[in-house]
Amino acid sequence: MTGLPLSIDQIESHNAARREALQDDYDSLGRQLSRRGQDIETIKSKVAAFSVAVPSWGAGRGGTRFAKFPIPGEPTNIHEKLEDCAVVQQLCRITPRVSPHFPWDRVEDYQALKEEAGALGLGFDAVNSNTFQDQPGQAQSYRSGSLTATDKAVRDQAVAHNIECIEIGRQLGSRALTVWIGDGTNFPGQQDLSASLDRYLDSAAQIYAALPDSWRMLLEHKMFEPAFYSTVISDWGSSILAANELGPKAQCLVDLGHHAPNVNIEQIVARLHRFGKLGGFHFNDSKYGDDDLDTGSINPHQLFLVFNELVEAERNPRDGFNPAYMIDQSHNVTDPIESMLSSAEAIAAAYVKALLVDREALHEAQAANDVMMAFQALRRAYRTDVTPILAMARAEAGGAIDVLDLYRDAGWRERKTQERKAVGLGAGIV
Ligand SMILES: [Mn+2]
Repeated sequence: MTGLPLSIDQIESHNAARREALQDDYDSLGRQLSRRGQDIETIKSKVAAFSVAVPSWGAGRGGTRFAKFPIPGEPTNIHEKLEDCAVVQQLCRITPRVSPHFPWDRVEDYQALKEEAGALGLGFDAVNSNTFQDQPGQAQSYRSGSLTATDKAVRDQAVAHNIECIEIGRQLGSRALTVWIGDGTNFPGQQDLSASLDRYLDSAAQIYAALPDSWRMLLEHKMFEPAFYSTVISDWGSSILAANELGPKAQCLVDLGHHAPNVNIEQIVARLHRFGKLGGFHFNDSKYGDDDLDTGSINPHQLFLVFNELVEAERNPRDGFNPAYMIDQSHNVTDPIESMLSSAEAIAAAYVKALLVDREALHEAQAANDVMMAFQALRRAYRTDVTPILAMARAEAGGAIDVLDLYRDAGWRERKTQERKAVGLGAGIV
């Protein structure tokens, strides 16, 4: 394809200079795994088939509630965001889909946008609606809630927006709608905690009724922020109850940062899977709250344990097990392309490590209540350096052996600094 952003020759020569060393590391790891009864080629083919979506807004510097510090050459519209997402995909080869957000990514012609993405080697994943902020010219304000607002006119507007997102998604080839609402309260007594959930269920049912048969509605919960006393869909309990009430096409989405501190997220994953309601993930990392830090940057072990549950789930699939994976993080201090590359690699590494767990040994130790050996089955896999598998899978798919090295050598951001208009200093996410 000629529409790709980076030069294929440059990737080839980058890889040529590193191939021999990689082969050496790969062969060595292959021998190590073979002594454990594992075939490196089988593992590599699994990671080659793995993918995770990137969010369109992830191409920009998000900022915090306090400030945003744009970098030169940052994208300012969906076309430039797609270009940057295409760079990520060209280098790492496991991020072939973009998850768009409306109204941020609104255009006149969605068929043309789909073709534009296709020429860049990209497709579209779940569509994200936005009723957590007001847009210019909007008739009703979301200041007192959206899908759960006490004013029916506000709820109707929020429902209509979600249905419009489904329609846009159909044109883009998407098959899922992710719904997150910031609705909740900051004061005890501000709202009736039961009635607001009733209103949510009523609004969500109207959206659900508009879903095409092959679509899913992914309900994203979040414990707090912007509401700090109560949030309507605050936890996985509220989420699964709502998903059950809505029907089989409604499933729960787990954003790794949207839980109470120290919650056992891998157990939540196992629970949701048990009841056929594990819809997808928003990958990021956190230290204190919903920090939206780069995936695997703070707690890579937790990410591994989540994937350990996913590999177990894959072996024991329940109805509808087909989780939608997406990176959802906010970049404040790094080049967003570099952060997405680093996160995609962290996610793939967690997956490969989970694949390396000796399931037989683990299950035998669990059955025999041999605590230490069960733990060691996980530990042995976790401490394996899987980078040669990831790099080999990437190189074979036309990506870069060292993604960050090549990205910097390619001078992409410098080139875009010349071509793109400067970003404004507006607060918050792009
Ligand atoms: Mn999220």
